[in-house]
Amino acid sequence: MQHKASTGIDYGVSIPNNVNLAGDKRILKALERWHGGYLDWWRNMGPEGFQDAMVYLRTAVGVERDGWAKFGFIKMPEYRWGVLLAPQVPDRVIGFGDHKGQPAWQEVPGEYRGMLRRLVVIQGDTEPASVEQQRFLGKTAPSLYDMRNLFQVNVEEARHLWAMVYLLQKYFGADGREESNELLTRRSGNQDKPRMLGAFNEEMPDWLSFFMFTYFTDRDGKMQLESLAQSGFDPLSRTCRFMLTEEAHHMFVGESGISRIIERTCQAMNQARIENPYDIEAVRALGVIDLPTMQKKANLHYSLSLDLFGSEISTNAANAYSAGIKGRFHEDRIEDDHQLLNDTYPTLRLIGGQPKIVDEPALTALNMRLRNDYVRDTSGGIGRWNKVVARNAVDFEFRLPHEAFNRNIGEFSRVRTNPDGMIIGEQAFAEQKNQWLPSSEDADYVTSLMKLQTEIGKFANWIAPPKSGINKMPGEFEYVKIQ
Ligand code: BYC
Repeated sequence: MQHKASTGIDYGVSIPNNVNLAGDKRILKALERWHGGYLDWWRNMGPEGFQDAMVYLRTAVGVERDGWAKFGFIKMPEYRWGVLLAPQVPDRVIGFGDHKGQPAWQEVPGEYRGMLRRLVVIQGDTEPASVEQQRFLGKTAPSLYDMRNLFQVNVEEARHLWAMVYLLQKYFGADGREESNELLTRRSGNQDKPRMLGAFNEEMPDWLSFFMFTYFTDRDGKMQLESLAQSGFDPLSRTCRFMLTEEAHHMFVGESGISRIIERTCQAMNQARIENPYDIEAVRALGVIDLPTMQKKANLHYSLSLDLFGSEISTNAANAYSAGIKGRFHEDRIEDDHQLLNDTYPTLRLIGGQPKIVDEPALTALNMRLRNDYVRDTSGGIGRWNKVVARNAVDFEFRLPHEAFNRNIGEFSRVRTNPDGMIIGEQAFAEQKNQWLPSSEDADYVTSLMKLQTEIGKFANWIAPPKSGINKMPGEFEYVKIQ
């Protein structure tokens, strides 16, 4: 018997969905087959050691902007991963590029098949990669509250993999099936079969990295999904629009996690009457994370995330835009001709060995533009972290390093700079690197603090409790029942 919730999601078939899988037996069968391999992947590469724990998770029961979440205890392998698309906008038209004004595509246009598949595969690849990167963190969670948030992020990133796999299976035939399987075989950090983008092959050894990653790298996810949500390929647009509603919580986890660490460090410094935030030995003796080490971690995760925007000048980006496949951030709110054939955009380039802003054709500078939107979005949280520092009367200020700092992709991958963007030699960089990026001693210290705290309502010494619980639950709530 089928059960369709009043909100339009069908929970009666093995895969919850609002795309009528019950009436699409071929795709339902293909996804059911893929589900087996997916569960093997989840058991082997998902959160290690907590597969039998009962976790207080939210599951989507609707796709409307508000009120789609239902909270309850569930074992993670039994999570209802589903295929959920935002509602179809009637008579939607393509908003930009060569096909501007034409009806949005409900099927893949043959001429753009390869380009679309590549973007869907890259997006899909990042989702399981992040779960793999985070798989050991449950074992050192600073509280049950944080552990639950980690697992929430993990199951939702895994659902985002489902979202992309549905598109591949439904719209890309045999190639799509093959790509879906490949998504389960690449591994974060693996020498032979790594994940596709740089930041997703980095290790995530501790919770400070996790919070930085969810702040900086999930925000790249937000910007990329916003651009793909503008796509003329309507199923991709609808998929990304729903994914974005889940993404907001991930960035909240990052921003609030870092705020709580800053809060705790400042409190401890004030109690011990330590005024100099750079007296690292004294601060560390209190068992909290010194602010300069946090700045170094921010430098690292910010620069890795900037790489995810690709090169400043990119014909790939221009082609995807002209094709109507990938738009700009909030394309539908921008007032211009949405074709950009005669426009220019101020672009940060390496000119005569120095970073300089020069006008470039707007079409090829689209990665630069999206990265600028990202930098603006990112700055907001830095300001809020600085307010926590200021409220505690500590003399320290977090700031974003220059965009040329520590880059591996694009114009600035060929040079070394200090965090102010001044070009320096390889040797000068090597000599000062440990002041700007986490050193092995910093890593060892942070790792030494990572101890599992499972007492209900208790938090590790290095992080302050959150202001409120999840879903208005009280502080003393058992968010994860470890079996
Ligand atoms: N690492 O013209 P270029 C998320 C490659 S995160 C390795 O400069 P393009 C999430 C590029 O593939 C969002 N390779 O750049 C967050 C190309 O290779 P091919 C993920 C890189 O193509 C947290 C060559 O360099 N979604 O959702 O304009 C947790 C030249 O490329 C990198 C997307 O990224 C790199 N960093 O832009 C969980 C959206 N950068 O094809 C999830 C889909 C570039 O010549 N992807 N390359 O062999 C895209 O829109 C674009 O592919 C990119 C690159 C923005 C990534």
